Formats: sequence, structure tokens, C-alpha cells
Amino acid sequence: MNFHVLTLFPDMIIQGLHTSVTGKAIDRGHIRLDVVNIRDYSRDKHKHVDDTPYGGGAGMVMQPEPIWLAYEDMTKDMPGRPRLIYVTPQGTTFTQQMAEEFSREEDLIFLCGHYEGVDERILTEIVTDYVSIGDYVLTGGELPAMVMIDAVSRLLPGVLNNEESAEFESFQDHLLEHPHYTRPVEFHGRRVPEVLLSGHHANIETWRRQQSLKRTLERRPDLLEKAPLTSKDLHYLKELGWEPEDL
Ligand code: 6GU
Repeated sequence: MNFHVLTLFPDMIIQGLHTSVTGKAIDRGHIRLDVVNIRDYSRDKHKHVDDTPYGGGAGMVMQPEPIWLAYEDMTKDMPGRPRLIYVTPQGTTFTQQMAEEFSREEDLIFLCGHYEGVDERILTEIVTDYVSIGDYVLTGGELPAMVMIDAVSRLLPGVLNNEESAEFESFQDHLLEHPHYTRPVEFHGRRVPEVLLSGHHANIETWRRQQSLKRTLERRPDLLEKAPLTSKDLHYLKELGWEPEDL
């Protein structure tokens, strides 16, 4: 899959994504990262890419032309019209389901805004999806673009190792993960739960499932509504005082 990013801060994207799992995925050719500096397409002698807003007001607005020229250059050899995501707090909130949908594209373009915004006319012309990563405001679209590229990348073949992928399959079920423990067996007076040391796999599985249900009930009760629950799960949740009508 090819990720393309239109940004005024290419180093932020390149450095961030050339790290850890996504960095390895790039090195191994599982994903491609094409980052373009919008400023390189300014025809202004001072390389300006923004100007004051018509109608007045604070801040600056990114001009349409440099973005258009960068977009045209980026897409010249692409078949058809690629999906272009404008990252903005005014978009639909990004979800795992959207990550899955994006992971089926061959090319994905992210447009990162800065300043007060981007001239509406270029957005109307090239944007296919307006996406936010949550209800808070950031200084620019670079971090949100990196968040989305990370979430999509880990769904692609080869990016995670087999063990990690298999682990992930079992957590597609809308529940939070159970707690994890490693050596030492005692830390600051706290022992690892005995069941995990027992070697009894069925008991361990039951314990983990119950921890997962308990944690979800405590931290994200809204998720239980969508989770596929067995009758054993429902029985356990009732013991914890859960009532489906609480939702
Ligand atoms: Cl996608 N962009 C910006 N600038 N701020 C945000 C956001 C995106 N999502 C949440 N806050």
C-alpha cells in the first residue's frame, strides 16, 4: 500500500513513521511512504503558502494553488481518482472500522492543514473524506495523519509478525484486553496472579476472558453493547452487577 502525505512539515512525518513497526514495514517494502512538502510547489519568490483571510479575522489561510500543484504532481501516474483524506477536527471520528476500510485502498493521500485552515475551494475539488481523530484541537494535521497511517499499516499483510497478527484476530471482539504480566513473579510486594503460574491453559483462558469482561465493564461499558458475548460471559457480567439496560 502507498501512503502519500501533503504537508508543510515533512520531517515530522518521515521521522515519526521511520520508527518502530512502521519503520520496519517501510524498510521491508510492506508499505510505501511518499511525503511531499507543499512549500516546494509555491510559485512565490518567498515560498509563501498562506495569506490573510478574505472577510478579515485572525490567522492565516493556506492558499489553494500550492496544494493543487503538489496534488497534480503526486497523482499524475495514479489510475483513477485516489482517496484523499483531509485531517481536520471537523471530520468524522476515525475508528477501527475506517482503518479497515482504508486498508483496502492501493493509494491513500493525507492532506495536513495548518494555520487557521485551508482555502475551501481546493478542499471541494480534491477531498474525498474529512476525518478527525477525536474531540480536541491539535496544531496541525501531521499527528492525526501519522495516527491513521499507523492504524492502517498494522492491518496490512507482513507488517505485524504472525504471532502479533493472531493475537489481534482474537481481539477483534470489542472487548478490552486482559492484564499482562512478566518476570519477576513478585514486584513491590505484588504477586503475579497464581492462575497464570499454574500451567492450566483452560483456567488461564477463563481468567483472561473474565478480566477482559471486568475491565471493559469498568472502563468502557459502552463497548459491551457491540461485543459478541456468550451465555457464560453474560452470566459472569451479571455476577459483576451488569445490567444491559444500564447502557
Ligand atoms: Cl485530524 N486535525 C487537527 N488539526 N486537530 C485535530 C484533529 C485533526 N483531530 C482531532 N484534533
